[in-house]
Amino acid sequence: MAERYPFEEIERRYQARWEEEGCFRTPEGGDAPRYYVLEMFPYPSGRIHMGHVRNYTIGDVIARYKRMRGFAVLHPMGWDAFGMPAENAAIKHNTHPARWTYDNIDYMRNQLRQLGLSYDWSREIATCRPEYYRWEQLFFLEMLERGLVYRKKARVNWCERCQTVLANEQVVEGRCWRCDQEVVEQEREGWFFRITAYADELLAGLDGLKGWPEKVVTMQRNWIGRSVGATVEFPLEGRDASLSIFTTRPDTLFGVTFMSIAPEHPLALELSAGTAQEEAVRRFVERWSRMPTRLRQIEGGKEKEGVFTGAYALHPLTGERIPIYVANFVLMEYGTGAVMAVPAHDQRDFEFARKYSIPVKVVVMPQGKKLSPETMEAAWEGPGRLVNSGEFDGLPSQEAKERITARLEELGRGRRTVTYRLKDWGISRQRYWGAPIPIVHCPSCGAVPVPREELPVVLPEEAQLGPDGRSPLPELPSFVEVECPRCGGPARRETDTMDTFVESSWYFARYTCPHCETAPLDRERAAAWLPVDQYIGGVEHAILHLLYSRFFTRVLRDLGWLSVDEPFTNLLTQGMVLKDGAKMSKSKGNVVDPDAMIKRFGADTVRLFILFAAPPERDLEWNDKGVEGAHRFLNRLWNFVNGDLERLRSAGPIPEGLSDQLRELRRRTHGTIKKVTEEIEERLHFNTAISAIMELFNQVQAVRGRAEEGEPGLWPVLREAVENIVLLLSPMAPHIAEELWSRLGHRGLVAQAPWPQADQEVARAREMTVVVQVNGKVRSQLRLPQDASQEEVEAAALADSKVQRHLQGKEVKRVIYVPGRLVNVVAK
Ligand code: ANZ
Ligand code: ZN
Repeated sequence: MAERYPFEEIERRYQARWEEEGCFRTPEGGDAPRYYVLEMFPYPSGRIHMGHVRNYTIGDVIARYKRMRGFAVLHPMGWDAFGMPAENAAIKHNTHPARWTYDNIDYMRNQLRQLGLSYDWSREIATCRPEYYRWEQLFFLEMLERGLVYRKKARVNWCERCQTVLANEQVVEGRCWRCDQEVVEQEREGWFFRITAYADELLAGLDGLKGWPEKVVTMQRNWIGRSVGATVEFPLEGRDASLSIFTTRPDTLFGVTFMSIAPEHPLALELSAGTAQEEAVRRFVERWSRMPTRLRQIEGGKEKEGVFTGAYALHPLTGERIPIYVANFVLMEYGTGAVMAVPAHDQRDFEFARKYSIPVKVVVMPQGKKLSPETMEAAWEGPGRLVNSGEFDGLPSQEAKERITARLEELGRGRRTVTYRLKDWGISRQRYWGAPIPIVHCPSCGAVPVPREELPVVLPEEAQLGPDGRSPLPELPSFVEVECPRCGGPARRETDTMDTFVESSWYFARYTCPHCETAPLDRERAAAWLPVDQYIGGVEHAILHLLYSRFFTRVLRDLGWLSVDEPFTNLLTQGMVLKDGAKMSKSKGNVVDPDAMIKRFGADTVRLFILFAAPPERDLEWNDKGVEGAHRFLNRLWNFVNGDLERLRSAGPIPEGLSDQLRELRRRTHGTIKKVTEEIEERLHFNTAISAIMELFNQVQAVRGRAEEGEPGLWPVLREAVENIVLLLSPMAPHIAEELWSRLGHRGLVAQAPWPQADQEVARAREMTVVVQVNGKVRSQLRLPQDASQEEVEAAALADSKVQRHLQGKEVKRVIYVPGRLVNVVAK
């Protein structure tokens, strides 16, 4: 690289100055408006990657910009420090998870400093420290008291490779979210957070999240999956019992031609016992109930399969006999694990019925169509009017839903029911490197909460991990063997630790008062800063972390710690950083290492490139040429300022009577201030902001090249342009901006300078006068900006009131525009 301004020296110098002067300390107590900008904190995996660089650079530009706009900014950073990789690495490198984690934190902190990110490091949090997780243990106890935590035995998702349970949110298409291992199901006791108690509120709250991407809101809405319908009881023939089903379509009750139940449904084996179907049902149940639910959803979605149980249910209104099948697509976890099957109006049931030659009965007739069971090729799932439904015939489906549900309620054979797809959050992990769950198991008292005064239950950092990855806690007498807090008898400490997503569900609140030693949160501080104004992170957390945080915020509100409902007002989900069209990954060998780039080009170049290459929400393709381009731009700016430094520095005030080209340059300077401000403020589109700055700099260079040395006002106007370029660029390339600012003669730091204000008068484009004729007669005159486009001029002409008066009753045939002079409207 031929050109290379001294970035190492500059970057080091200003990182030290910012630190010394405490520039990014969070101001508390003043009357400046507050602004909280936060990037999702990283897992201390060892080194930062380009995805981090992008995420944090975006946040940093916002933080720096808001400071310059006069806000008191909170911009913290910390570490999501518990979790499995620490254990795996510790086993592999024969070290301890704590050692490994703290070393990584030190290394990565240093990497972040080299990027010049404006964090308030005095608020740094590492979630693996007892000072942090002790409060989570307190929350656990407070939630337990309110019934928001409970213990149950359940079929849970088990990852054999991670040797731990996973929450539903952590199973992606049947596989572990972390290691991609196929998940199996296991019966296990564990602790659950009652997130379903907040299902309705979490759903309703989505409507208010105007600053979130629509995509994320939709994903959460689907995940919560609220369905309104009815539970209906179908008496079982020959027994004193009934089969309970959940349906969202009670209007189709008369179209039921069979029932289907999940393979794990207790009635599956019971109903077939003693019938000719017994053996077939047993084999079917064995085959399908072994398959994990998630996988079955996929398989069952492909090919519907089932087997007749030999038993019948009776229709609750008509008494008709209805055969009961076991079917692979019915899930035990949803509704009641049993379905009333309506092949005419449900596609799954339709496919099943055709396969097993079960009758199809149409009960909802769509408008303008005539459905018949013989010719139908698919179910009609839409609305219509009821037919073949006795007294309900002729009702529109919506009304029929209510009327049929009401009738069932009268007869005691059904009731209105709301069902959620969302399940309670299983938080027990059979892992070592996590926050201990503050419970003691006593043979006589059961599960006893650890008394608050005994918190924290400290994770013993001296424990040695076994080679198989299993937690050493159950084998550690000093940890496990305790007295029961209630009866004093010998008891065992709970050895499960909490899901690491618990830590990330409230860290944003702790940043408002990270050193509070007497309570988890200082209510006043938290109330002053929350919600986070702008949150930035990857879309992979659309459900997981972002849903848990919304839940936890409400829990902490109800426990009296917080006063907000939602944690994040605005959410930006940044795109990925790609190389050769693919996400950077070690296995693909397409990783670009941030350290190497910073060494070669400097942090400012890396930041500038990342911001310039794509709008933040889009994927960004890494491009060496682009990086070099960004570097060249900074070099050109550097050389320009330094080349004329004395003249720029000593330039006086801008005089009256400037030449056209200097007036034009001033107009562009102020136009650029306006444009960059809008791009950042309204759209967070740093790429267009940067290209506006680059364009302005091109003009500066052009004017400098053209102008006579002694042209009046030349240096004052150039100085105005260059200083504003430095100010506007400073959130993106802060180090070089500081150095140029200082060389231009400023004492203070650019990080603390006010954001420039566009002078509207100067920014206004020069105007032109356009004459408007209607059929060749002059009717009006317009004053328009000189750079108005043809469309803009024509639109303005047609909208003019005098012109409109002359167009009344006529039709516009043609509009002719003579650029800069005249519009002629031809009308008849
Ligand atoms: C009869 C019916 C007729 C249905 C019709 C649909 C259309 P959502 O909207 O997702 O809540 N269902 C109920 N429990 C089930 C389970 N455990 N496994 C698989 N499917 C189940 O879906 C509710 C509908 O899914 C219910 O309404 C039921 O089928 C089915 F024309 O009942 B429906
Ligand atoms: Zn006891």
